[in-house]
Amino acid sequence: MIISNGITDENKLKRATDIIIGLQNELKGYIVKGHGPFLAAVYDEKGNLIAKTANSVINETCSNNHAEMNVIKAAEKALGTYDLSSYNLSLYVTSEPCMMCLGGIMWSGIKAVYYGVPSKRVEEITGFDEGFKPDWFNEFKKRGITVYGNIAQEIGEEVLRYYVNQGNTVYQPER
Ligand code: AZG
Ligand code: ZN
Repeated sequence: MIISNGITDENKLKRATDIIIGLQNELKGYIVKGHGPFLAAVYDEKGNLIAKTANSVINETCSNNHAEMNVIKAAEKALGTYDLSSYNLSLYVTSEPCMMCLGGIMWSGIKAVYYGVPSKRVEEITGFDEGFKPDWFNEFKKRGITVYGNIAQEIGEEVLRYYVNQGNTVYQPER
């Protein structure tokens, strides 16, 4: 079931569903090339793609290289700014942002977040650690950031199962 931190805008949800299904379909290609099973894109309000990046923790040996951190970096580079606030940009991602990426999104000035698979299911299916989450739907709302979740969730879960079944690495610090 779709969840949101505001009133549902059916047009935005329809556009997000198309984009996220597209990302899920593309994601297997990235996995085959050695990326982690997460893909993110940033679009402007007219529907122009600003940046798209996959998780590259393993293939670029950096624990911070989540899909969302990578796409924020790429969007800021493309637009030549460290503050995206005035661009009215939306971030689309195949799974719910983890604890680290929630912070990264907040500091970037992104105005809306649309995601596929919720963290609980990511953890259950893959074993990745998504961190401890505050009540981020409300915190984002207070900061004027719209959130929609669980978009095309089944398709996303299937891609995560594919990642695990192929015997790919699930990285995690010791704890
Ligand atoms: C992750 N969750 C998301 N959403 N994106 C990534 O890149 C991740 N890596 N580990 N968990
Ligand atoms: Zn993350």
